[in-house]
Amino acid sequence: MNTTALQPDLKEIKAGLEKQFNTLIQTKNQPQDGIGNGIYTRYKNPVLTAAHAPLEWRFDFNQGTNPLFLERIQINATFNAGAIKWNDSYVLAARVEGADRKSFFAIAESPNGIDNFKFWDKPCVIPQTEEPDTNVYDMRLIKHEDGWVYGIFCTERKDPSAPQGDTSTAVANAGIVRTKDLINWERLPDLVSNTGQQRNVVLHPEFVDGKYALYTRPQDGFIDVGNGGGIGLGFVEDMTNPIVKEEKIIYGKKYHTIYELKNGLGPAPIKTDKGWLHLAHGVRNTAAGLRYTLYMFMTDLNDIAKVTHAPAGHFMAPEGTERVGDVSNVLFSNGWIEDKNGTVYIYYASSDTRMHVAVSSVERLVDYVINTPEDTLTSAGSVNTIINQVNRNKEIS
Ligand code: M1P
Repeated sequence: MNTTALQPDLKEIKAGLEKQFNTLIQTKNQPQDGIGNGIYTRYKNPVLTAAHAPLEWRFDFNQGTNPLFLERIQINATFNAGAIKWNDSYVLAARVEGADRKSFFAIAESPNGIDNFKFWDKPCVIPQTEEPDTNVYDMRLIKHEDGWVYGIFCTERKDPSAPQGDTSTAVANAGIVRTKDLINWERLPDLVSNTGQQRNVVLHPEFVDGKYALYTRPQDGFIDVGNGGGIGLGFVEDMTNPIVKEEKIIYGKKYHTIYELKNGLGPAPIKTDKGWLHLAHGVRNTAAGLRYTLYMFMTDLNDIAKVTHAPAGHFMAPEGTERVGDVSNVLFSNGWIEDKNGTVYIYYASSDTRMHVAVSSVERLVDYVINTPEDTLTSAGSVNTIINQVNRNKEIS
């Protein structure tokens, strides 16, 4: 008897699974109905979900070793993806999380940026340093002017100084890889900085005074940023010896804002003729737990430490089904792609569970960042901002 061939009913199950999978991958995505806010257009379907994970990752198709045809390796979520335009394709380096809670990176590719995202055959193999990573996540993909594509991600390890019995306290730091083909990754040493922990570290795409510029997010603890927090900026002479001697906070947390508790940069900034466009996330505490929303700001072309424009409030917040997931009430973005025609594909994850796309343009984002009123930091100030606009509208009616 040939034990490797599937019995008819199992063959049917496999064919059914493949059909279901192909339908999911090939479903066309549509913009959300109605007139939106003019700033961006959300698309209806998530672009990546756990169900997008290839069947070969999940099933052992050998009847001899899997006679009951059970799913052997479950995938829990696909989220927080870095993004890059690659040979005319739109590519995401997704954070894929298995049922075992371990995250890893896998490349998914789409011909149009809004649907048909398909994972490459195998997840990325990230070489280890002498101190192996326990968990890795949230890769930013940066095409640097030195010719390399860098992947900067969070590497997490158990805190060696945690008291006995504490099996959850961890240390987060920035892991660094670089590649020329998105297949072979060269591991560089982890970032060395003066702060206890780092997450949301991003490389600026250009040299600044001959140095690599890194946006950081220093923090005292693993979840709680303590006295740290804020988006920092530091410089490194050589990425193969990545030591940031000094970090300057360029965008700090502030009372009664959407980034009151902590914030962190998203993808690498986009260069425009008005300044560097930044997308970031801000976190505040609520009775329902932490709420993560996305916000934007702009920095000076000649001084990347100088914030020139900071629109009030969130740019994008969780809506509808985006609000619910493994970590609810979270939007997080670490990837966007600017096309040659100025279209911007904003890839964002909802509630640490799935990936979505919203489409905008450099023109719209620059207008949003420059012309949205700033936060006055008081209710009376917000009322005043609205009344000013009402009065201006009355003048034209
Ligand atoms: O769970 C929400 C997010 O929490 C962390 O982000 P931050 O360090 O800014 O709090 C990260 O673990 C991120 O992956 C996650 O989406």
